[in-house]
Amino acid sequence: MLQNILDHFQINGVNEGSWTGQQSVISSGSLLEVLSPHNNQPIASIKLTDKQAYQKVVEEAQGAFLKWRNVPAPKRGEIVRQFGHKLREEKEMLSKLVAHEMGKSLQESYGEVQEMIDICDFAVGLSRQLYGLTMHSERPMHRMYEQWHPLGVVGIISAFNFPVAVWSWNSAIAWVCGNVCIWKASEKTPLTALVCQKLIAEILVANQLPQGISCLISGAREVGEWMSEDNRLPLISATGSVPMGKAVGQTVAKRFGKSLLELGGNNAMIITENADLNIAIPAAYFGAIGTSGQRCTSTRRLIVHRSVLEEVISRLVNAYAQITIGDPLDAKTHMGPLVDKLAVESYLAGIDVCKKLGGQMLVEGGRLEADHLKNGCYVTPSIALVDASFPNLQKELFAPLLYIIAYDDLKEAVKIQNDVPQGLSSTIMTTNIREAEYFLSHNGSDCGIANVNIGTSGAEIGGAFGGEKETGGGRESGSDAWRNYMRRQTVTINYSDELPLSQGIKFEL
Ligand code: UN1
Repeated sequence: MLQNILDHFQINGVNEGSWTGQQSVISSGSLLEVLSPHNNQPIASIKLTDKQAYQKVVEEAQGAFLKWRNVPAPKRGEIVRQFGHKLREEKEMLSKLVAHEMGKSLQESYGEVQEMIDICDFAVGLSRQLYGLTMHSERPMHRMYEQWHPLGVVGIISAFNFPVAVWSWNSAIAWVCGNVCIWKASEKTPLTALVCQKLIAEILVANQLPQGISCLISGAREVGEWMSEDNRLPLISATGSVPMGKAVGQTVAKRFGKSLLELGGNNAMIITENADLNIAIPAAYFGAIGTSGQRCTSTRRLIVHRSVLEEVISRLVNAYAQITIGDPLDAKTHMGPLVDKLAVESYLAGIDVCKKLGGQMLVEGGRLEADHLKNGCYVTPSIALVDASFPNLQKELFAPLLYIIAYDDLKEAVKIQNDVPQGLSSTIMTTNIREAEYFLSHNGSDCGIANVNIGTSGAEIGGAFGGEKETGGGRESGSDAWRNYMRRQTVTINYSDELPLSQGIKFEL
């Protein structure tokens, strides 16, 4: 199966780690072995980008920008349209590669590639809608307006859990805005990145456009640091952990660059006494075990009204007993493996700490021992009942451990929900309009995403995506997030034959 996918995309065993368009930049960097989370067998080796290759990539990108910014925005949209079309053609194979390399279920992998297609469609429309405002000048025969210009070379640092979609949110929008992109993919998922690079490069070639419009580099922390320190990259958009985001944000701020950060989540679902449990239970279930608990939007905390606590627990425990865990490429699988051995160790340690701190394990997960899966990074999920003061509620464990907390009063539930350092996604399950509106009011959720009667994960690309507090404050994807990829210029034009000064200042010669 894997060989079919690799042959289909013409990927061989060892690949250069730096690409500008179709051109692989020769790198003397060391080799990184990519293991499948399904069986820990090597899939391929990738050469890490060294400093010399990095410089070459940035220079290519800078050159490409000078040409690309002169292509009219709707024509840039046409290139993104072609890319979206290509993704439609390649959806099946690319999704399978995502499932194989990263470990998420095939259904969710299809969803991930669909997000790419959706953002391309969005960006195509946007390419004719990069609107600026006009203002009325206080001076006669003066005109004021604002316009938006591209930034230049945009650096994109993406995480393993959405190995392709998050790059596409950034790049599709950045491209229609007139920028070129350098992508540092996660070192855990370099193959899917390589395939995306090949697909966009084919389109650039077919349209005789400079290859540096899309560049790919590989590596770990060091490469991210080169990008963050690099004055030639006016914007760094980074998705990943809070410590990574802090390092990127501080380094970029030191040089007055812009950063767009999408970091950890610690997302809660409030289930009120008026919830429709036929909706709430499957939403909590998918939110907690989807992508094996490795979405930044995963549901980590269920805050449940005491009157329905018993029923929620019994239905959820029952649902957990029916989870199909296995090969992500099997279409019936609900939950694939964690991404790597390290993730398994961190999950097991998380369960241990939870028990030591007094968490009551309602479902105690651990390593999955099934014979045919024992070589992979497979685990079973957990549910723990804890108090609101439980210290680990403050931490994001990137794994399928769901905490349940009981509450008596909605204000208390919202307080529990907001009382964590992160602020990405949140949701309330209720059929009561007063409860829903309170949750959505300024007294309610403090997160970037607030839902009613749907889960915390699975945001649509049309909305701005991101969160507050330690989540980093950035907004990617839909709505007016495109403004992050452009610089605003305020223009005032005097078409009179006098020079009146603003604020009525008199200055006679
Ligand atoms: C992420 O986990 O980094 O809302 C992104 C969701 C997906 C994107 C998640 N559309 O769950």
